[in-house]
Amino acid sequence: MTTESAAVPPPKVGIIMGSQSDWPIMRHAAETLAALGVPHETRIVSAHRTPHRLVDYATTARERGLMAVIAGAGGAAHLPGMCASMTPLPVFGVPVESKALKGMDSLLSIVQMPAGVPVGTLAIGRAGAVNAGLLAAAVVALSDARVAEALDAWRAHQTAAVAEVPVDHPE
Ligand code: RP5
Repeated sequence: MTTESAAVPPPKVGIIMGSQSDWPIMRHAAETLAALGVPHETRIVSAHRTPHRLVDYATTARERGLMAVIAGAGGAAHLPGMCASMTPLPVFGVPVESKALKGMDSLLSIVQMPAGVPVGTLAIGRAGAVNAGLLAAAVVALSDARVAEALDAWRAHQTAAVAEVPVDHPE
């Protein structure tokens, strides 16, 4: 007997990260996509520890139906650029804060791509992960009215949550 109603929709966005240690930041990208109803998958894919996993992931991403990849890494963060070199999909890079250099190393590694292979680079840390989720959702929304509506609602909610007058002890 088939259970059609329980079928999980195929992922539209892939979230990859160089290490388990990146998850506390990268989970914000996943939570953002979940809030907008965008099917997504999360994987640990390291450019230097699991290079063959990266090749497999990037070279099959489009044929598996993904529309965008979010790649987060810290330190010498070559994961987003290497991924972008092997897929035509838009790749959004999230610099994860490093212990030694506070994420400046991650940011510069990801943002300074030579002309020809773009990585859309976001801010260091949580803000970058959230915004990567929003950008990837915007890509999906180009051909999915339900996600477009969810994005509009998300922005309206954010706007409504901004008080006009500051208070001494905000909740
Ligand atoms: C990078 O090295 C990962 O993206 C992570 O941000 C950093 C440290 O990794 P771990 O040593 O914590 O596994 O590849």
